[in-house]
Amino acid sequence: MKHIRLSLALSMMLMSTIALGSNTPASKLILRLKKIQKKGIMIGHQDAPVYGRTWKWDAGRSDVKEVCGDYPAVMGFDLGKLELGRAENLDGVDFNRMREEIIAQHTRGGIVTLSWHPDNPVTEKTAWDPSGDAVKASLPHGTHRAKMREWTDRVGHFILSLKDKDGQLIPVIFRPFHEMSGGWFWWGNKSCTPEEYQQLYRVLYRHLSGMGCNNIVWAYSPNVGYDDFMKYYPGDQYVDVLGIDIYEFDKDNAKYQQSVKQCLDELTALGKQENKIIAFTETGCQGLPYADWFTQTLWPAIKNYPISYVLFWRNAWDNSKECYMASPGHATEKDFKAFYKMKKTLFVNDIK
Ligand code: BMA
Repeated sequence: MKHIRLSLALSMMLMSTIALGSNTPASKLILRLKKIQKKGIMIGHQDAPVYGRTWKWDAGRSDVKEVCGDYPAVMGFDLGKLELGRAENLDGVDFNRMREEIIAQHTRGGIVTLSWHPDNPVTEKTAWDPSGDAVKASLPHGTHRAKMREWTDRVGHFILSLKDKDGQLIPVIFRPFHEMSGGWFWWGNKSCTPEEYQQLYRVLYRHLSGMGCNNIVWAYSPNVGYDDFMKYYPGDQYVDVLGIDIYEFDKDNAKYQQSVKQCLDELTALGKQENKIIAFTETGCQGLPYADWFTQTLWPAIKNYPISYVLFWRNAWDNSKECYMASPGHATEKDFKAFYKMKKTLFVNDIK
């Protein structure tokens, strides 16, 4: 029995590598993530090198680095507004700067993940407008298909522009149409059926793959609080990373820990079953009101799970409430230094 399971797992592994092409930037990153996962959990931060709690747009900075001396192992960036051909994303990050920072993170041995908050293609309002049946309209034969095609082209061109000094494509973990299990985005549960969602994701996958984006590691990440994790799952061949987004918005540490544990239990089982990497794709305690949150609340909740990384959300320069990461002079500074020193928390220098 054990034998059969083992060989089944092995052949599944082989299948996905063959499907991807065994030597693409994406498949190499997948292997690297699996290797690193054995050492510990990578620490990530959204928009790490472009702004922090008390600064913005300076070069060579990061709140994480200024607290503990090393860059986060994973850096997250968002492509929202790239679809419109804008120079800056929805949070004011210049796309040329973003590209430079992605290249710099890759060059120093770090990993990059991209999210995308595209505007609503029908109403032309933000991603947070669930009206207008925008998923259906974006699908083949939909009224806004041409627009979505153009938007996807722009995303593809950006991803194909991520190259190292030898001209090789830089691999990225791309997490499009995230938190679909909630109802706040135009691709969310209020705005489409699971089948329509799956089609939207697959059409994007095929379009970008067709453009030659073999540097994308694909992530599927619903939000906490909805029973069926796989309800919107686009299918085995479209997903490399299974993730979950969970925040602590209400200062209730115990409740947060409980939902993290519950979700990571499920994710761990699914990861084994589907032979996928698992990750904590977005988290944070809003405003960080607890000085010891990183070592006493977050870490005990995640330390025993085989997650590849945990990505803390942004220290928003434009909204002081959105503070999710320690920074110099903040009450969590001392605790984050202790968090950094733990053997299993991995920063860039630990994964080179
Ligand atoms: C959300 C918030 C917004 C931001 C968006 C994209 O979770 O942080 O303020 O615009 O992510 O980064």
